Amino acid sequence: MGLLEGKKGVIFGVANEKSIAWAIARILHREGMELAFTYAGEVLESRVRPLADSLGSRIILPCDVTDDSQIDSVFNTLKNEWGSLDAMVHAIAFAKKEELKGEFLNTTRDGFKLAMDVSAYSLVALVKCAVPLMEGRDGAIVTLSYYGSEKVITNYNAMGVAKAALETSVRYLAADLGPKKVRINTISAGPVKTLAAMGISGFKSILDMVESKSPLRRNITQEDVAKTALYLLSDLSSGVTGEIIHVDSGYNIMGN
Ligand code: NAD
Ligand code: IMJ
Repeated sequence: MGLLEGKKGVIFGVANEKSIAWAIARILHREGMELAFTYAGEVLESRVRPLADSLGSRIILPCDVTDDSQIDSVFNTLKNEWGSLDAMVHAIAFAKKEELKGEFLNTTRDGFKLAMDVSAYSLVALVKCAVPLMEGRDGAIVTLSYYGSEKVITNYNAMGVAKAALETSVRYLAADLGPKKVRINTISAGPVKTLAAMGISGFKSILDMVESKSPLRRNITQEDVAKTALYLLSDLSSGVTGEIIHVDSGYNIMGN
């Protein structure tokens, strides 16, 4: 019997078969969870629908997280179809391409706002709607962050600030959700080649650095992240909330 038999979860952030969210979805499905998926825009619908179908998911909904009405509509559907919810995965980040190069000093007001809205506030907005469906049933939530929240990483810029806000939001949310028996944690993943890493200048040298300097001397995979997500979304982590788990081959512990 799987670890998540009879449980229901919603996944935000699948773009294609390389997405971290997709690796998480597969492992949750393997352990028996019934899944709903959302996609951001029509282009991605054509990618996400066949993937969701392949896991037998019936609920596949549009959700641009900058639009409150789309968020409301997702959770209204989940309430009508399922009545309750056990798990949520937030694997969403966006900043304008121009903000992800050059000096952080050149960050624009609009660029900063957009990165914060999509990559940090969206978690709060989604959690607000999810909690009424999760309350009292040992629900669990996971979001994805990156080391650029802790240290300066070339070109990460406004995204680094947004990830710092995301990680702090997880701690404040954990304090609010704990009494409702809902847990929330962050996975800080090492660099991995997904759509969100495409066209990022210097990405290869970041991968090379992890391979040569990290304790495990290798880069991480989407499956490494997914296995930690399974732990955080199952009863195996029943006493853990507000935490940040690094899935980065240990890179973050090194001082040189
Ligand atoms: P990905 O491109 O597959 O996923 C990013 C997702 O964000 C996409 O599905 C995209 O549709 C979604 N998104 C962007 N704007 C949105 C909006 N307005 N509304 C709804 N969804 C929106 O890439 P990924 O690497 O799987 O990224 C998933 C998460 O993992 C992100 O939070 C990212 O910051 C984080 N992360 C990635 C890496 C890496 O190196 N790839 C490392 C650490 C953390
Ligand atoms: C992203 C930018 C700069 C450096 C980066 C990254 N490094 C890593 C990433 C070193 C690992 C990937 N990452 C952790 C992200 O969170 C990516 C977020 C992202 C990526 C894009 C690319 C396309 C675009 N906007 C984006 N917004 C956010 O137009």
